[in-house]
Amino acid sequence: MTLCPGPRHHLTRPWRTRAQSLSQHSAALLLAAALAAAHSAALAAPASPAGEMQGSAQKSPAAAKKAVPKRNKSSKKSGKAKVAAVEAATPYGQRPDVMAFADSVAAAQGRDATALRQVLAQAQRLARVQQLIMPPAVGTAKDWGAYRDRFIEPRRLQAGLAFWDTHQAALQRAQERWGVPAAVVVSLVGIETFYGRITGGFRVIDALATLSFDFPSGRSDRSAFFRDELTQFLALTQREGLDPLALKGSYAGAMGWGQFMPGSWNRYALDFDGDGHVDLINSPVDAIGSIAHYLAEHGWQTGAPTHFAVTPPSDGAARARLLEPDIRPSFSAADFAAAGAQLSPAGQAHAGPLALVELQMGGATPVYVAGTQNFWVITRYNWSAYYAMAVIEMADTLAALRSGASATAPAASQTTP
Ligand SMILES: [Ca+2]
Repeated sequence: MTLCPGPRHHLTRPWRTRAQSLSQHSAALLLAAALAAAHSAALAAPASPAGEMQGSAQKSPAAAKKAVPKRNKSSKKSGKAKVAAVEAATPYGQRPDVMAFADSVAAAQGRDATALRQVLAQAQRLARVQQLIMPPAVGTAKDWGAYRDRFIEPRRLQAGLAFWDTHQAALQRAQERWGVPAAVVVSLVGIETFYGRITGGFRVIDALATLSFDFPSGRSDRSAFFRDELTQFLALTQREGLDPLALKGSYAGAMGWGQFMPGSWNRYALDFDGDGHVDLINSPVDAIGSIAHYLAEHGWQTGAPTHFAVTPPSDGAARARLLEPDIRPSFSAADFAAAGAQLSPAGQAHAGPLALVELQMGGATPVYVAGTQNFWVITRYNWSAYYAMAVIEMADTLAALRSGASATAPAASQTTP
């Protein structure tokens, strides 16, 4: 998770160009497919889920190659570029800037500088991490239908129902304490890591060092953010007695069942299974409590809907004004009406601010919803309307499936479209 309010580690999931309409994916069809899968005794786990979320699926390899210049094949590169290439190839243990960073972290955390120097000297610069942090290729069509289908599919739903069964008590406890529906937490864990199956294959120290000390050119520089995350990582591994050279995570350094960045781990994670350790890597119960706490701390409103159905203004200028603040709820229901947007009756009665959220459908007509505060809060986990909508739809689908199997299922994400 949580690179917010900046780019998330999988903010840039692939957008496929296959155009689909919502009507092709009615809830009934989805439920039928999911139930059919749930009844399949021979249903197998995906052969290689890891590649799905932290590998080439993040963006097109071509885009990544285009974004990161090849340093060794140009015969016309400048002297400055040559110097940069040499510097980049220097091991971190021989980089004065990296060793100075180790000294400053040691001083700030009251630790032995030599030991921290030795840790950072073992970090490796990873070209793959430099590629994955780059934005998707310009002109890549976003496709909500394809995005949704990637996550809300029978195998992930079945795993979600099993996760919900296994951790029902912890999920209920988190819901009661923080007001975040169990369905939303289950959905988040499923979308982030396929219930612990996809937690990242990069050594966190390598990922964070690369993005701290060799952040690629060609996009806005986030190296200061990652230096802070690296500092947080060194603090949390020290505090928890974890080996900083052993932990693995996403290409951005997100770890464990809920893919918490180190800074979010330090700020929001908690010991929810009572063993005395905050362990988001081995304890799904700690992850459940930490995710619910994270959402609550970012303003989750208990019992409030996530979004409403809306028909956007037909006038292009009016629509553009409503879209201008993007996913930040900025307009009242009356503002929507004045702009010519038609909210559902529940939306018209909503007291809080709303955002007009546009979900592109490849080349087809976009889909619109009116996002509430709770929609916004989900985007604090990943700065993406597509991500939030996938979390919400998966939560609703899981809740519907579960209520079909049990009359005592907790409430869903309380959407009121
Ligand atoms: Ca624990």
